[in-house]
Parts: sequence; C-alpha cells; structure tokens
Amino acid sequence: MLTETIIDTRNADWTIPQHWERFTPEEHRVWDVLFARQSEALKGRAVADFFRGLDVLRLSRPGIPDLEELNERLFARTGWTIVSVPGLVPDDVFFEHLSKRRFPAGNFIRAADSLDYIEQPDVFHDVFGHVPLLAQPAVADFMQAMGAEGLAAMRAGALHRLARLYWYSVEFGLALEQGETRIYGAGLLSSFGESRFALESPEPRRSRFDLPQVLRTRYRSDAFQQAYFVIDSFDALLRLLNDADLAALYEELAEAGDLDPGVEYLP
Ligand code: HBI
Ligand code: FE
Repeated sequence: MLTETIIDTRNADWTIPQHWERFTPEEHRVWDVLFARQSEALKGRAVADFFRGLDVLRLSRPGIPDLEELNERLFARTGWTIVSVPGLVPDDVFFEHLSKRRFPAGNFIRAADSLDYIEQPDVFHDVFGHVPLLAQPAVADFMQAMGAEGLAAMRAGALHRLARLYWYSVEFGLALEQGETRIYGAGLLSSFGESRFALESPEPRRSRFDLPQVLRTRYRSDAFQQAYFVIDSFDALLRLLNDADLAALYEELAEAGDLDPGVEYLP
C-alpha cells in the first residue's frame, strides 16, 4: 500500500499561493480560448462598466492572469485584491474576505474538453466574471457590504436570504442601460449559453429588482435561472443595500412563504 503524506499549506483564511508559473501551456490556452469567445459573446449584452473594467485583465502576458500584476491594477482602481483559494471555501471565510475587499478565486481552470461545464467556480468564472466589475467603485463598495451582510446574516440564521440577494445580483443580475437590458452578474458574464438565454429566451421571468421579493425567491444552481431581477444602476443597488435594514427584513419575512422563481409574483 502506498502511503502519502499530504502537507497542508493552507492558511487559516484558506488562501494559497497562486504559483502562476505552474500553470501548463494547455491551461493558459483554455483561458485564452474562453476569454476570446466570451468577450465576443458579451458585445451588446454586458453592461458598459464590464468592458471598462476588462482592460484590468489585459496583462503583459496572455493566459491566466498573474494575480500579482492583476492586483496592482485592480487595487489602484478600487482597493480590491484577488486571492487564490483551492475552490469553494466555507461561507464565513468567503464573506470575511469580501468584507476586507478581497475576492477569492479558485486556483484551477476547467478542462479543454468541457469549456461549458464546471462543478465549482474556477479562475475563469472568478476572474473574468467578477474582476472587471470590481474595478467599478459602486460595485466594489456593494461587494464589501455584501461581505459584512453575509457575516451578519449567518449570525441571524438568515444566510439563505442573503445568499438569494447575492445570487440574483452579483451572480445573475441584469441591469437597465439606456432602456436596454444588459448582463452584469458574473455567472452570466462567464457563461456562453446563459449570457444569451438570460436576455433572449422567452422562458425566464425578468422583473424589476425588489428586495423583499428577491429575499423570498428560491434559486437553482444546477440549471439556467427561471427568474432574473433587473436593477436601474449600480448606484441604485448600492443605495438600496445601504438603506435597507436587512435584520428587520429577515424578521418580517419569517412569516412570508418562499417564492418559486418560475411563477409571476404580484406585490
Ligand atoms: N467560495 N471560492 C468560493 N467562491 C464563492 O463564490 C463562494 C464560496 N463560498 C461560499 C459562497 N460562495 C456562498 O456562500 C455565496 O455564494 C453566498
Ligand atoms: Fe461567482
């Protein structure tokens, strides 16, 4: 029998060194293919701020971004830093990072033969999907506030509600821009199929963003969404979170039932 000694080099906050030099040419190529395909797919679909932030990712070398170089640019814009983690981290660790303006990125990339399928957020989702908008000041502040609210929701036993807010904004949010609906959620920005589906399919429901409704709406993480919520602007979203008394809302909603994302809700 073979015995292996696994040396756990993880830090308490689950961060690990990126070891950029250890990515293979094949892994860098997967990033480049995804980057080119997705930048093209998002033309006319993503919010303007996404394209403004995308140059943060145009580094001196192609391939998976070297976080040291990326962080110099991102930090200069909004004070955010990307840290490497092995994959999904516990909720408290995740929110603690956000509350300190650090975004955890999975230190691996999907395989070349399954460009559209990932079980866990990889470096393409985390960096291509989240970083460009972290260069936008209102989103940068919103994400930090989500970190603090995540920790508070855990203490209040209401993490499922905060998770819905995160899901329907940060991951799958839509925004109105000059009368057109656009994508800003990272789950959409990094998905070839759902970036089209979210805007063009007649199937899903698209409602104006309403905080109590969002907090009550269930979601699926294993299929395209059946409901999307549309914000007016990032400033409006940030204001909404700053002005909300989430603890009071959680109490108020304790009696209200959950909503099915596939069913129209009439307030
Ligand atoms: N960990 N690496 C990583 N990335 C996430 O997006 C993430 C996580 N842990 C928990 C978590 N997300 C969820 O709690 C939030 O999406 C609500
Ligand atoms: Fe994400």
